[in-house]
Amino acid sequence: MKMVFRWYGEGNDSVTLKQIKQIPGVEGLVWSLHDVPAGEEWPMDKILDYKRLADEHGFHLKVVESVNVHEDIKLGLPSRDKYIENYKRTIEKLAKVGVKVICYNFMPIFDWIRTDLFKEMEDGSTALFFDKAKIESMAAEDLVRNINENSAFTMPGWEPERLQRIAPLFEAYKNVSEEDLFNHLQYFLEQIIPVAEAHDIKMAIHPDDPPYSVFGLPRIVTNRDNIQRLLGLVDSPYNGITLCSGSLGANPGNDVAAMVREFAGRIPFAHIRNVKVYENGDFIETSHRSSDGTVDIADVVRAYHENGYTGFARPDHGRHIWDEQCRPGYGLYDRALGIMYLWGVWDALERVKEGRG
Ligand SMILES: [Mn+2]
Repeated sequence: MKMVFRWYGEGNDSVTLKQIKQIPGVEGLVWSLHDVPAGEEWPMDKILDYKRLADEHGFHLKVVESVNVHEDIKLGLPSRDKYIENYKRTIEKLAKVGVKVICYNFMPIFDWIRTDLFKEMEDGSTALFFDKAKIESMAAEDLVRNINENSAFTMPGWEPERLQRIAPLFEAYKNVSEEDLFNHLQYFLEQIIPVAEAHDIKMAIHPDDPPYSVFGLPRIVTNRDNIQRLLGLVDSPYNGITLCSGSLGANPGNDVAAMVREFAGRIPFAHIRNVKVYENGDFIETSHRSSDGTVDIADVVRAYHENGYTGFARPDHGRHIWDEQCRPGYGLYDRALGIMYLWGVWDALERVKEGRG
């Protein structure tokens, strides 16, 4: 397990590289060029600027999250081909700075959905929260306004310019079924995977968050059967998944540890976090500890360990604790605690394996 940490870039993150450096075992940054719109080719000079900064602090840049997929690709429009070409060019450039994994997603319009960014928990900390009944009675535009007004940062996936087009996008998706979305993903993968393979970069699709349809939009990366199907669309080790325990875990019907055991060889990147799911379908992002949430994170780590996992992992999100002012879900403190929990479980399993338990 190679530990990495998501960082939004200079002037775009409350956490500093010096702080990340002091978290035990973090070897690389999970990064992106957040100011490049989806569909555009990434400029090499900006990639090299990032590389210089990472080098100065002794981090590698092997994991990119995300190179966003243009909506026209997801919609299967004729204009998709030019955006797919741009995507290929970006893959080629990323290979030049040693990138090995590209995390991406195929969710229509929204990357992830929550109703509250800072929901207070019993201990006084706050966390990202999803109120299912509220979502079902809410207009998508209101949610967008809510998210943008309640965060000091521009949220990836919720960029204002993209969201100005929300009504026409909903209209465009009206006739796109889940089968269509699978077909559009296949079209994308058939063109992208050979390029990724030639440059030794693994494509790792992120599950839908939450893993079910919201606002009537189609969603396909939601459960074991669909993951098996998408891995078969192009049956190559370069067509992989970012197994996100928190996203998939928001549906208690998903057995995350079982998915790790089944798909281990196709998981170049692991997002590990816990989530507490309530009877009514609401969920909140808790600490990593198994006993604090619905997902048995210790067993998830054990599943990776059993499979001799050598891929990348990051503590996906964290709560906001100790009065930290930070991006929703992306503070320093709770993610650092999460890393220590993951290492604690991992190291204990190593001891047992070596007969030193
Ligand atoms: Mn995730």
